[in-house]
Parts: sequence; structure tokens; C-alpha cells
Amino acid sequence: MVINELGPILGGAVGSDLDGALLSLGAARWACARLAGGLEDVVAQKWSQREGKRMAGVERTLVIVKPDGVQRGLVGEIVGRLERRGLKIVAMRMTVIQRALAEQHYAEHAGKAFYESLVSYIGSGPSVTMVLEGPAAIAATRSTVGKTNPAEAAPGTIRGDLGLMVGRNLIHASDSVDSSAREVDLFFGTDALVEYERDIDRWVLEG
Ligand code: DAT
Ligand code: MG
Repeated sequence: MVINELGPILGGAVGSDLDGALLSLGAARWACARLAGGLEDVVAQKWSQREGKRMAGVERTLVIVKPDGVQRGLVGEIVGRLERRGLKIVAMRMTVIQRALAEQHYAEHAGKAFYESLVSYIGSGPSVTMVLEGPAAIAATRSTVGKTNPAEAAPGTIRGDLGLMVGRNLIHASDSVDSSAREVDLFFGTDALVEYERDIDRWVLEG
């Protein structure tokens, strides 16, 4: 097939100067591959390779922007940091966490000196609960969140940049595979999680 015959297919991409000629050559290769039916196969193969790799290390984690984060107008700031890290939001809801749910969520801390104030703080106003997904999402989220006590959290972390006291540390994030499974189930179950692909994933996820 000669280049001229590709003109209509390329939508006028065949030019007369050098840049145009190079562009046309690339476009011609693209068009020929497409006409040969090969491109779809190449794209499909690449896509499934990437999907396979992504699925291998993918984790989900429960994140809560606590009532102080909502009251201080920091929902966007906090979620934005996690989104910019590359994590994908697969569920999100604003809710006032009721006492029974707070007790279940923080069961591991029952009996500790701070337990009562912790449970009443988490239910003291609306929270934004969400599930984030990504490779090693649990550790990635925890490192972006920072240490439990904001006074000790590194600058650059959410708690280190935005908080001062352990009883107002803005955000919860699951700390292990077991706790994330338990917490995601507790707050969302499986039906509320949305499965979707992002067009940007090839720029965030290697493979
Ligand atoms: P994290 O939220 O970093 O997972 P955690 O699970 O040990 O920390 O504790 C849950 C929450 O309880 C924490 O976000 C704030 C509160 N908390 C923990 N240790 C505390 C302490 N020593 N004094 C007061 N509150 C505390
Ligand atoms: Mg914890």
C-alpha cells in the first residue's frame, strides 16, 4: 500500500515538509498495523499483562477522615494527598460513626485509658469513610498518614503537617492485611466497592 492511498485514512496527516513526512511515516506504520489487524492484538496483550501485574500486589485499605478533619475543612487536602500518591478510591461515604460501630472498629483498644475519649471523638461529628486500592496500599497509606501522635509524625505526612495532638490526629488508616479486611467489611461490606479502571493507571502502575 502506498502512502497516498492512506491519505483519507490518516485524515490529512500526510504532509509535504520533513516533520510532516516523519509524522506521515509513523502514521502510515500505525495505519498499516491497524489495517493488518495486529494493533488490537498488541494492545490487548499489553493490557492483560498490565492487569495481571496490577492484580498480583493489589491491596485495599480503610481510611477515615475523622470528625476534626471534616470540621477543619481538610477533607479535600487529605484525600487529595492520597489520590496524588496514586491510590484509587473504590468507595466513599460521609457518615456519623455510631457508638456500636466505633466500639467494633476500635475493639483492640478496649480497656485502654484513652478508649472512652477515642470512641466519643470518632462519633463526635461526621466522618468521611473510604476504601483505597493500589499496590501495597496499606503500607503506602500508612506512610503518607504518618505516626499516630502528630507531634512525632514526620513533616510531609498528613499528621505531621496538619495535626498536633494524638487525640486529634485527623485520619485513620488500616495497619495490616487482616485489619484492612476486617475494617473494609465492617464499614462497607463488598457490595459497596466499585470496580473500575482508570485511564491514568498506565502512568501510575509499572508494567
Ligand atoms: P493509629 O491510628 O495510628 O493506627 P492506634 O491504632 O495505635 O493508632 O490507635 C488508634 C487511635 O487511638 C489513634 O489514632 C489515636 C488514639 N490513641 C492511640 N494511642 C493513644 C494514646 N497513647 N493516647 C491517646 N490516644 C491514643
Ligand atoms: Mg490503628
